[in-house]
Amino acid sequence: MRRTFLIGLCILLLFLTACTGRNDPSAGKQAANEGLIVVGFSQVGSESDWRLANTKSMRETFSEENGYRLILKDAQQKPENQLAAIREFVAEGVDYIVVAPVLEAGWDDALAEAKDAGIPVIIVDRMIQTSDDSLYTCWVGSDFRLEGDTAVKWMERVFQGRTHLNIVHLQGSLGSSAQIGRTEGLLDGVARNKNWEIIYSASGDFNRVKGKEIMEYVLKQYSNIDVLYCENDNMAFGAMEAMSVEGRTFGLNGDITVISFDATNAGLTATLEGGINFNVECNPLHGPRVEAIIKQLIRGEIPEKLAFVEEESFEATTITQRDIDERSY
Ligand code: GYE
Repeated sequence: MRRTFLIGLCILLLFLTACTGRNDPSAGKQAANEGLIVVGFSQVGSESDWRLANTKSMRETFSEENGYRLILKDAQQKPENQLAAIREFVAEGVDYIVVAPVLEAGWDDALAEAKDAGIPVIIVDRMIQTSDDSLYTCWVGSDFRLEGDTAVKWMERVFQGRTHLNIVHLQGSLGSSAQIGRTEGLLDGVARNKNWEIIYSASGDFNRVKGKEIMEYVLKQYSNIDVLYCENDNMAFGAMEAMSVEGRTFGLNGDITVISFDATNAGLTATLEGGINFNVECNPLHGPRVEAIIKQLIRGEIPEKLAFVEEESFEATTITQRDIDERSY
């Protein structure tokens, strides 16, 4: 009798559990997330050391121990993958969407869907262009134009009095904020300094292999290069490899002055060794910055709409090993 009663009770409990689950679709989701805050992060790709450091920072911050479930989707530098990722995050009903945009353009429709679903969108690193600022909650990242201006100011100082300067310009992914700002800085410098000339310009998509390929081609075409203005460290590594193979001298004691951006660990090591003359920092440690924004939102506060990160620059003539050891990227 007692056994029959217990079996009956179990069946009833199972039935009730099944019903509750069915009536409240979020119950299953919440249970699956175990009270964790779900963050969907659409990352650009894995094209550079900067990017890897950025992904690491996000993963370390948005860990389960810290109370998060991070869904990271790698766009492999393709804008269409990124738009698909945003739509998947909306369908999955994540709590926050974080985007490091591949390109600035083309965001309005996907972000409107996130807005309609009531999911806050935090933009990180590169920026977007939109006619409607209400489509995103806020942005945190670097002032890429200032980075370009910093490099140009250094060139103006170092090449003062030079009658002519032949510049090779290795650009990042065309249409990305990092490329746009760093390129605008240089173009402005060229407009101001009538003796500066960009003799060749092409995009190496921020990666080492393309940087090397382009530089191999350029070295075959030009024997009179004074400056390589390279929009990130990894392309600079590729270009330096090409220059070494071609037997062209560069860096502190060479013919071609190398300017780079990011100042990653490997980039600063190349600066200390004299291969890169000037390196402008771009800080990738955005995980804690994005978390601070999410905490503000949870407290009902309004985060700053645009927040710029402070950055430094490094010269081969003055950098020390300590500068490198002090940083984690
Ligand atoms: O400079 C480059 C990376 O958007 C700041 O993207 C970032 C840039 C960075 O691939 O190395």
